[in-house]
Amino acid sequence: MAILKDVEREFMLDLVRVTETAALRAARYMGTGNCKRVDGSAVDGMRGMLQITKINGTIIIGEGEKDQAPMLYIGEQIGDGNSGVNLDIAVDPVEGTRLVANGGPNALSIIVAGDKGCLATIPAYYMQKIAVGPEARGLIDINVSTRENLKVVAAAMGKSVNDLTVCILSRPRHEKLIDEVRKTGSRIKLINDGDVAAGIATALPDSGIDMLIGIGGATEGVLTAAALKCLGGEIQAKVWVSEKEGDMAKKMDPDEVFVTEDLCKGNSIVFAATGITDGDMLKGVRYHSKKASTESVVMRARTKTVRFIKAYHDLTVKTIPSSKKRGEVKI
Ligand code: VTB
Repeated sequence: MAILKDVEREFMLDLVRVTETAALRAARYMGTGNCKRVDGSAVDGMRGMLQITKINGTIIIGEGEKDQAPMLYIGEQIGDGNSGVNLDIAVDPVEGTRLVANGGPNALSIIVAGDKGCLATIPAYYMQKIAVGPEARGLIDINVSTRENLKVVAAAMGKSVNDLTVCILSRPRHEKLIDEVRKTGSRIKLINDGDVAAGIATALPDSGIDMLIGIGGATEGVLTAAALKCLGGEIQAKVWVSEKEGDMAKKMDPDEVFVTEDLCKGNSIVFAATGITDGDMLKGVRYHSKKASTESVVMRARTKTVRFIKAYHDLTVKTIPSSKKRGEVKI
């Protein structure tokens, strides 16, 4: 049985086609205010494309457990089953559904593939996170104060604390954190959703974001870890138990620290994302005369190559798969 290493170079374009399809399907509903349609359409497209992709994949991070989500549920087998490569797959067909529904920035369609067992499954909804780019890798510590971390990151980046820009999700639970950061003099970028894009931005030169801090989705933490592995950044996280959690999450040790390697093990990782709405890293789907364009990124942890792929999709001839209709649909 082959492993990802044997095929990952060729396989990368297949992954991009999966996120392109989900992005093209979701983008049609930008600004509709209809989160269900945005997500449902992307999931249908992503699953349709995965069904014809040459992998034997198991969804380990998906839309939910079976019966709660009809498609791309955790445990679902995907791929055409013909490749002989067994993989674990994490998907977020729309990271930032509300962003798309409202026409907000930085919504991405994401897929991560890795050898069996390399992606952590965290049985909680939320994690407290701190993420940085390559310059500050190895220097942050989620157990020390925010002020302390900001000082260390600023020094590593050769700037002063008040030159730093810290990205934080705009949530009532972050009131105290925002206050702490303000007192240090660092600049803050509050975002409505999309902390994966913000985590990635910490590792991109000139993105304008130096750090991501705060509580966001746990699965988003694993996806961020996969991206930062490829980009040379770092994430640390701890489970944050909210009121809506089930018993499994409540049994987790809230003091356990997950570093990048715990969330995403080894180097057999490929990460692909396509912009749905305009963002810091990728432009969103654009419609031109008879064409749509997409921008995607695909990265490998093994070699840390980061490729950007701009695609023009001819709407007069191109169709994309649908899993519900068991065939192809117009974009
Ligand atoms: C964040 C945000 C994501 O989930 O991770 C958030 O970055 C966490 O959940 O885009 P709450 O909205 O409950 O705070 C997302 O919004 C994805 O759903």
